[in-house]
Amino acid sequence: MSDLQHKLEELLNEVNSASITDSAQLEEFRIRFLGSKNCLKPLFSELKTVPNEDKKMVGQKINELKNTAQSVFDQFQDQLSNETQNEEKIDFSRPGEPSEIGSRHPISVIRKEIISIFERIGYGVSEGPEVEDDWHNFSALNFPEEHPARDMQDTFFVKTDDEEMALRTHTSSVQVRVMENSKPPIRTISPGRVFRNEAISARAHCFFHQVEGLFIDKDVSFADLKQTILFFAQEMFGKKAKIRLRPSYFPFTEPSAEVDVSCTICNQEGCNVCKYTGWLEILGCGMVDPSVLEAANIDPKEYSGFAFGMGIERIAQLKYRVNDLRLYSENDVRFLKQFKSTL
Ligand code: 2NL
Repeated sequence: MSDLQHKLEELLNEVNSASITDSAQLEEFRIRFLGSKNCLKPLFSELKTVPNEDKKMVGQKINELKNTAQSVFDQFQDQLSNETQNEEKIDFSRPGEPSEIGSRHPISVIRKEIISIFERIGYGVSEGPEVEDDWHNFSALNFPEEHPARDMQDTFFVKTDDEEMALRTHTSSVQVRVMENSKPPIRTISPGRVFRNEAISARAHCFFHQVEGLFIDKDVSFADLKQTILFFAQEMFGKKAKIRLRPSYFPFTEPSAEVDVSCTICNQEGCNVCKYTGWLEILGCGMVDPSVLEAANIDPKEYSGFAFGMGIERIAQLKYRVNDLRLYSENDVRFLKQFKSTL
């Protein structure tokens, strides 16, 4: 066998045993066997040295090799393009990835619940600024000049160009604006965030959420206050809930009371949530002090009223038995996702 025929055998072997797995290898193969400087070209020149009687046969073999190389190339090209297409193919029959639905913050759930209870008995909702002047947060509410609540220790103060302002310590400041800007009868509740200068712990925080209520009309009595609070307690904690009032003191109400609800956890049998008293404190209230009405230009001889205030965190603690206040503002998803609400 001639040298040329040997080379032909070897190249045919190489073409037939080619294994191509990526486009770089395919390109290498194309340049070697099919490119403008392919390795078959020199073989055609060598054909001159082949004896005449063999020329036709050897020439055919070189052509066959060329054709084989072309078909091997085509085959691998097809295979590679199929593979990349498969990678990009989307399977529309796959089930969808479930996406998690968010939940309401427990403070929002309880706030909406409180608002909805009072809306059903004719109360409207009023809101106001978180940064307040001294008049609306303190003076109009009968806080004496030297009252300890006005102290730096209890209140955050903010200095502006012309006035020292306070971060409101209660939403009563909103209700002062309502009294100033409207005439009785007044029925309003004021939900909102309030601030106290306190070290953060499980039981105290520098901000929390409040709902305050105010009712002013002719001949409003303490009995009206008591019945309103009882209605609220039974809507919130169940029809079997009882309330009791203990005398207390607030600068803006006289007389004042603190309200306990019967422990819904142990049915007053005694448990560690109610500290074996059978009662849980839920809010503070009282008859609006005549000097507070006067400060807002409402004649206390013509009108009287009651007011109350509750911490939303406190109500949420009782409903959800969460005993660390910090959880409400840390936004830990593991905590938040436990609260689902339809409100
Ligand atoms: C509590 C107690 C209270 C009020 C808030 C009020 C508002 C006006 C006039 C009179 Cl405009 N009173 N609000 C009255 C009694 C108690 O809150 O423990 N809050 C968390």
